[in-house]
Amino acid sequence: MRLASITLHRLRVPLVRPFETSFGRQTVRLVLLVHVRTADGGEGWGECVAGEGPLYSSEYVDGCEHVMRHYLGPALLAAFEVTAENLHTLLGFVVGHRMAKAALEAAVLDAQLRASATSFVDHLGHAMAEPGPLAAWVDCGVSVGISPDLDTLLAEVSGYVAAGYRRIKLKIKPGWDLEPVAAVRALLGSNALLQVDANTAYGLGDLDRLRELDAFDLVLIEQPFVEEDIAAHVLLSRHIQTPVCLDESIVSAAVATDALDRGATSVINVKPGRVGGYRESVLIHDLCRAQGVPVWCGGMLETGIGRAANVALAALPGFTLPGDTSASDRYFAEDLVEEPFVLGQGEHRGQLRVPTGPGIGVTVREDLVREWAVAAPVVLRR
Ligand code: SMG
Ligand code: MG
Repeated sequence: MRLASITLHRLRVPLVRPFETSFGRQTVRLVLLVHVRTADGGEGWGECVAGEGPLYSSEYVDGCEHVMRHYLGPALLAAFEVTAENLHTLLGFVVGHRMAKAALEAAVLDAQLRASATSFVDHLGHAMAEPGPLAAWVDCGVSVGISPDLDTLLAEVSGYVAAGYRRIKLKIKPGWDLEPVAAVRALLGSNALLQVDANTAYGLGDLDRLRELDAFDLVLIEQPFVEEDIAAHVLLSRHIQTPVCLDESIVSAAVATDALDRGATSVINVKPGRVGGYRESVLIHDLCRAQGVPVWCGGMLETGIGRAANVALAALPGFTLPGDTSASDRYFAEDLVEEPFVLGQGEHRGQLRVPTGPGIGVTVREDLVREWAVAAPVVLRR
């Protein structure tokens, strides 16, 4: 394909309730969308997962917009042929900026797949190293933020259990860990899937405290230490029974291989934005699947645009644990797509249906893209 334009839309989408992690509290999602138009009249959408500030990772919305405007966008617009396959070669001259590259990859891939009437899930299935079954429905978990108090936490968790979620993830930090985990384990009973995510809030002085979490039979503990410190995660993995799962640290298939080889992690959270896109996500899936390492799909409070692509990724056979791919109403009263994600009922209780239409398989509500805009769209042309 030849690209005719890349348009960047910046929107503010209110959350249904505040979301607090060890690094901050948000009440609104600032969303950066990429809309590509091709020279032959096609189009595609991608969602950038960077936050408003550089708190989860070094990337943030202003930085992503800047690098797309001045480096990545012009490189794609100057190329005679752009595909999701050659995009990473075209953009390889820019170091890092994986979330920005992933959003461009998603938009190009959406356009490419719409043009060939292929769904995201079928495309990702073909991209796998070894063939395997693709799920029509995926198991959903929900990520529960840090609460002002235990009663509020238990009320929120009870609501998600009633909605059907198949796994609960609690955000933890020093001072909000053993007590809330004990209370939620007591509420859920011993069979329910429960895990925790520290978003790098701990240090090596906390090894013994973290070992106390072993009492609660958790599925995993996610990213207790800073992203660069693979060695600290090796020490923790040897110190506790609970499986350690890296999120922030895993920025590529190469890092995933290294972290697994060193015994730093025994489960991997795959977020396409963090690793630079869906192509890299499939590579991580494949290497984990080959080694029998479970993977699951993380979330970054995506609107229906990013969520649709993530749900397709979670349909690959190596995704054996429920993801953070919750329903649209977990975060948003109204979603940006005409087909919001709703949890299934009956045998599909706690699952989301994998979109099967062309591309991401959902229709973007351009009325809301305009209504929720907080800046004029930035249009880059050839
Ligand atoms: O999309 O439900 C979601 C968010 C899940 O907890 C979630 N994501 O570290 O895994 C993570 C966090 C990062 C959120 S950035 C504000
Ligand atoms: Mg995480």
